[in-house]
Amino acid sequence: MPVPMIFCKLRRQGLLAPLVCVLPGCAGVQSVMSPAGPAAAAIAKISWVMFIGGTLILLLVMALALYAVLRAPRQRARTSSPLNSSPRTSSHLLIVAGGVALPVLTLTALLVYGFVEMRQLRGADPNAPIDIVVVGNQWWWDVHYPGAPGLAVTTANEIHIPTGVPVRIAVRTNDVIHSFWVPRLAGKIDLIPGRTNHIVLRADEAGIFRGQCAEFCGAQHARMALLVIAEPAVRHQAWLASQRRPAAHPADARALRGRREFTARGCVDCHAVRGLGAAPLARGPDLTHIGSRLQLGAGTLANNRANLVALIAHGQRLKPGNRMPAYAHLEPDALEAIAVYLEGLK
Ligand code: HEC
Ligand SMILES: [Cu+2]
Repeated sequence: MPVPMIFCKLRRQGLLAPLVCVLPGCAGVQSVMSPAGPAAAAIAKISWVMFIGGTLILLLVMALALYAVLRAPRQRARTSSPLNSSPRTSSHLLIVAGGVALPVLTLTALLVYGFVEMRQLRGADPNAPIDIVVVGNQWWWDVHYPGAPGLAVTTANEIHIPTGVPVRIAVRTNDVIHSFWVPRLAGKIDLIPGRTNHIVLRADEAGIFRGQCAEFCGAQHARMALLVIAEPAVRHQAWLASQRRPAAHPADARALRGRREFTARGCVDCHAVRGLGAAPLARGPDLTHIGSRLQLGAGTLANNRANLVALIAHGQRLKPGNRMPAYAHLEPDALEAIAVYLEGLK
């Protein structure tokens, strides 16, 4: 079989998946192989050192095994003869050197190396001021920027950070254990009921980095993603300023109707829209600036009018079991009006 055909066959069977990671194809938005911050870089480096070290040892063992199998049969017979003592001494030596000394030395070296590198990954000093609080919910991320009244910001499923500086994040959960993981920026940190954990994110370059809940937390665990958007400080400040403003006023009659429906249909029972004057009873994402976000439903859909309608009417089909009831019974023009209103909340 010609080589390209073998390649294609392997590819069809998905057998090349491990190889793909060695190729530039793995430079995705959520790849540990393309770190964009110091903590993720340390993790990638440790992984490579361990991988290369393990490969070298594997090759050594394979070479020794081949040598044992392939060397002249006469020599082999002599080694296993109980009458001949000298090869036994050398096999003892091999066991002590290769079976005890070598593993102890290499594993100790790798362990010490791992500890040294991992100093990069230490969480934030719990006493240092916190820049962002992330609260896990089944199955979305509540994101708070603490501050005095008027300066605090709440958003969801999207974290904006300035580039080039460490950003301290405190993580908590409202229900079960989740795990906050943005592979290109840092390691994982668990969100544990009754506890506050800390992690530092630092992005050395501007960009959009995808994150994902990394601890199985129920049916929609896979649809519990988030985006970290790293921007130069000036743009980040501008974003913060825009998020501090209360919700925009509806721009036209349709958006105005949307706002009426939004309150009348009980959306405000779960969703805060600052400036609307209602205090939600249950917990849902803050929608004050929903129009400015890139995605809906924690990474389930891109944010646009059609998807807003789909998510409101058929959320249970798109993300079965999520904590928002489906509103398939709403009249199409009411749905559309709500979507227009939410889209305008930039
Ligand atoms: C019982 C509480 C509840 C009610 C009532 C409710 N929602 Fe939700 N909503 C949620 C929860 C919880 C989520 C997050 C679901 C998820 O992603 O897992 C959500 C998500 C959303 C989102 C996506 C937000 C984001 O950041 O991705 C939109 C938009 C939305 N709801 C609009 C509405 C509208 C419009 C209504 C009224 C017609 C409504 N919701 C009524 C609880 C509620
Ligand atoms: Cu989760």
